Amino acid sequence: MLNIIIFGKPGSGKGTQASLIKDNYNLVHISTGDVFRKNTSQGTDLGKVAVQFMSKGELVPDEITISMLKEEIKSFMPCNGFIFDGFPRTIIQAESLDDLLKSMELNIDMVVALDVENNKLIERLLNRGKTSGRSDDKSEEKINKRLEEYDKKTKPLIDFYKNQKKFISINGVGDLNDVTTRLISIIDSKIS
Ligand code: B4P
Repeated sequence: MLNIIIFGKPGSGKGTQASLIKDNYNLVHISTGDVFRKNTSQGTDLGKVAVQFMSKGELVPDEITISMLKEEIKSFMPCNGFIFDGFPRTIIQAESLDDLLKSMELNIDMVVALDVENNKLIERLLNRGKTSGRSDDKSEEKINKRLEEYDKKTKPLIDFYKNQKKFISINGVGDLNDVTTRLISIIDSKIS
């Protein structure tokens, strides 16, 4: 099995790139953001809670996110592996993921971060906000709140995965296909 985390700030292209590369490795793509948005549009209890945080640019509480993620993983087993996009976003989430995978005798193989500077991220997200209908992309204030959440809660994961010798960073700026080529080449170099 191959388990990859695509890491990065909001708007760095995690979802975009995970969708583009999943078939190369026959992996199941789990996007916690997509699962929350699907639940919100279906009006489920999970969706009703998640939207209260997402619409303010805040992270959904760990307890809710972790139990949702565990159900997702179990529902796809057995499979060739996972590409996690948008999860983990806190140390507690990362520890829970490690524990869950360990209980199935699995582990994370690598964490690949897409490096993009903040002004480009703000531009991308405001641009998407014009058509996506996503309330968290609508104003610079909400995007800044998401970037603050990243700095406070998600950035510590860089050291967490560096300590496990699993963290790799690539340039996330440029043509979509160029970023995909960089990503595939780094993944291939690690699994060959
Ligand atoms: P997510 O859905 O994970 O989304 P994201 O961080 O906004 O974006 P991503 O990095 O995937 O960027 P994308 O490819 O879409 O999170 C949304 C919210 O869900 C969070 O704020 C939080 O509230 C909640 N949530 C999710 N997971 C959670 C968790 N684990 N714990 C707690 N809460 C959680 O790309 C963005 C835009 O850039 C797109 O328009 C794309 O077309 C464009 N783009 C991508 N690559 C480009 C490139 N190379 N050049 C130009 N544009 C590019």
